[in-house]
Amino acid sequence: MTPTEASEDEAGAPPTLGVGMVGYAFMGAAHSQGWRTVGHVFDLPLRPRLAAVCGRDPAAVRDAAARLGWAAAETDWRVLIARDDIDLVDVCTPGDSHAEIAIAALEAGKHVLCEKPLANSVAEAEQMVRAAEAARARGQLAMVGFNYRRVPAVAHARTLIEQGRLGTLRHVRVTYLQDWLADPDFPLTWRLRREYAGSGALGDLGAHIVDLVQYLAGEPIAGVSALSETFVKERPVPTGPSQGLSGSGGGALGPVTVDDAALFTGRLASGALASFEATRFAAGRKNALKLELNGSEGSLAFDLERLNELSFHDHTERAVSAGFRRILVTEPEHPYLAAWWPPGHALGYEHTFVHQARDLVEAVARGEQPAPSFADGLQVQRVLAAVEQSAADDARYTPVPAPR
Ligand code: SOE
Repeated sequence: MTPTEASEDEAGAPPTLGVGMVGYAFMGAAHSQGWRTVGHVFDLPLRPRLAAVCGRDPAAVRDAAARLGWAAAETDWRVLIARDDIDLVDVCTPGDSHAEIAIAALEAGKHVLCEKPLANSVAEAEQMVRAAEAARARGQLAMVGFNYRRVPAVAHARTLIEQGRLGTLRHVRVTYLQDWLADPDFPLTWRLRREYAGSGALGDLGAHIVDLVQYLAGEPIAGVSALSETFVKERPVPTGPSQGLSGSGGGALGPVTVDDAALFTGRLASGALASFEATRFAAGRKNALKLELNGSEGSLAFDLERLNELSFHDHTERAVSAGFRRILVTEPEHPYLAAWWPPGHALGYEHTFVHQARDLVEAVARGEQPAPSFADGLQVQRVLAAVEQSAADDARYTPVPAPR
């Protein structure tokens, strides 16, 4: 696929990459921020143009287009993906429509960025991988939006691991804790309904930490053993407009059909042991993604609530002075940082979407497969499915006799 030609009045500027986005709620706004900003910060071989955004409600999508910086608004995603001025389709809808939109966009000759988790089931994810492979043969690219890979400290952790600074990996422990469901009156939004979201904390938060572990360790999770729970089984149905993370409930109660929390252990292909926790009920924890990796030669720790920092312990140093030290990942030598502010100036959550756009635009310009690919997204989906299967399997849960 050739990116749309640069317009006459901008002779000398790099060619345009027309972007179309489906969905404009929280993730749509975050991706828009990435597309709007990326060309102003990074020196890119292609210039993203925010050609059109799509949503079903005509007034709301027109408003979103104006607010988020899109040149046009569409109400039918099939019309959006057919537009000649769109080279890349960014799918920011709930999971139940990822497969249909992404596959149709690939078949229409577009590159695709799809929000995480890739799909609501392994079967859908497999279809998406097949479509991406067929499109790849035609020169199109597909990527899944696991944005936390693009936190500079996380990318730097990956570099240190690739350089062998941890030696043989022994342990991974990772938690992703939020608390927005702790209130039992929080309404039954789409994120609490299996038919839209696929799963609950598992697919929403667990998908991120599964991806991060496989990315950082550079190897797949080979098996899992899990528990999950839905603490609040019914919630008020939203009466007015609602989004996944907001809305107000009415009188009637409806069933919550996803997990509220999932807890699992796993073994990586190399034999390292891993533990995972994903919940939306950890009162006081807002967006607390913490991970630690321990290897024979050293350890790394990261906390999303302090995302400019990485803790590193070099176990080859003399014990008398060894210990965890805090690396402030704000220097031009660190991933993505040279394009931003002078040394020592911090970044935040929104920058991960700018970096995501940067990496995808570079990959499109080079014609190289970006990471994480749809195949990586499928691998995450397989782990999530194994967790659900294990959690549902009572035979593997060993009850402890009650005290007399
Ligand atoms: C809600 O739990 C949520 O917005 C997730 O859907 C995102 O993927 C995560 O980055 C922040 O929390």
